[in-house]
Amino acid sequence: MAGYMDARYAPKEDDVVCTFRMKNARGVSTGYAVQQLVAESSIGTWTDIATMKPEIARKLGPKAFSLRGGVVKVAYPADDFEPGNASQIWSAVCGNIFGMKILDSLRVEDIELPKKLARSFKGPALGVPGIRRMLGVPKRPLVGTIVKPKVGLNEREHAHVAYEAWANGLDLVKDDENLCSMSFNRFEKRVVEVLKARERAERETGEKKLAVLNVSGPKMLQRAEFIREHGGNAAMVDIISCGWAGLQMLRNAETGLVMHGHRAGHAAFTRNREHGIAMMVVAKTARWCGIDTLHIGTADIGKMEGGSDEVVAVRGAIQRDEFGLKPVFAVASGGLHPALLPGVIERLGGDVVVQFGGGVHGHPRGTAAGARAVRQALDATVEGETLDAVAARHWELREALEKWRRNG
Ligand code: RUB
Ligand code: CA
Repeated sequence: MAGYMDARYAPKEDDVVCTFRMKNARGVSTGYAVQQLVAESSIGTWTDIATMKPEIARKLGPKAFSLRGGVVKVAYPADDFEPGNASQIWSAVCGNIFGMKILDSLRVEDIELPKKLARSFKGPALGVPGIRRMLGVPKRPLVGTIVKPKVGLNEREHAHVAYEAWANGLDLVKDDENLCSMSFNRFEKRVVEVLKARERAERETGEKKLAVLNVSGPKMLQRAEFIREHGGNAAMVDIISCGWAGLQMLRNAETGLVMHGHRAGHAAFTRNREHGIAMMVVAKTARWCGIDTLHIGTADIGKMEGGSDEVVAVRGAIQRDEFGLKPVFAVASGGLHPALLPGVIERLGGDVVVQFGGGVHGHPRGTAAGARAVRQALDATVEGETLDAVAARHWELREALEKWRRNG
């Protein structure tokens, strides 16, 4: 067991460095807790074993090299991990260790890959530059909506809502996370109807549009292929319920589609700052696996939890250069309406997709007006005008501000 702790150890260029926040159980020494954490996430178990060999410990034994205020940093030899396999990385350092009785709580705050492991992942096929090229939108933030009600409309009704949103200024329309292929709205029929609507809206507006159709589930690859065959340009994956292997299999299919990552379920383990897996780790893993656009929160502005600092840090992590991986579009969604748009862009910058579900379809005059109000708010923000100044000229934005500023 000894030898896992070395305060003098300086991580090698090829090491994987994990940051853990941990609280020992009562009566458990910190040293023992760290030893167990490191052992259980790599080569060891709860007791010494006859089958262990010195060269295994030497070659594959990690080193806890920093311990400050309950935050432990551990350097793992790259050989502890399978190149290009996100599931295996999580099974090691986001696996058994959460259940160990010797810890009251444990949170994985960050995983930093060395170049050789980061380069073993395909990463985003398109990312920010590819999507901007696809849409012909070089700079400004993108705006989108989620068809609401979340489920319930039939394929034609769904496509009509999508048309109204695209035809009135939105760039992206997506399925909701729990809409896949239901008795009242079959996936294949929805794809055909939505892509017809997109084609009409593109013709009328002269703007390219993203149709983000939810492929989540055991037929993910076939459904993505169906979208591609019918001229679609984007697929949505519920990354938590579909998992990293699912995501990587879709990325390996090289469909050419934008891979939009919805994170429904993440808050089961990202929200608690003492126990679980930080959104930072989820977001970095999703990028390695090939996601092009990723929901990361609204930086404290919308309905979902997720403090501004953490969301801004996550946005930085998925957009900064990581050994050549393309930057990922941050997606801000949840409880947003036009009055909140400037604040989201101020905090998350320009490479963001700002999405409004209720904030479009809840407009007093319906989806088309709601879409125009969002686009008016975006244009105002990009051109440096105040929303009130633009609302004085556009009733759609004025009525949205009146409705939601009053009862936000
Ligand atoms: C938002 C919506 C999104 C969630 C996701 O709808 O459907 O799925 O907000 O949250 P509305 P997150 O705009 O009506 O709230 O992006 O934080 O995962
Ligand atoms: Ca949703």
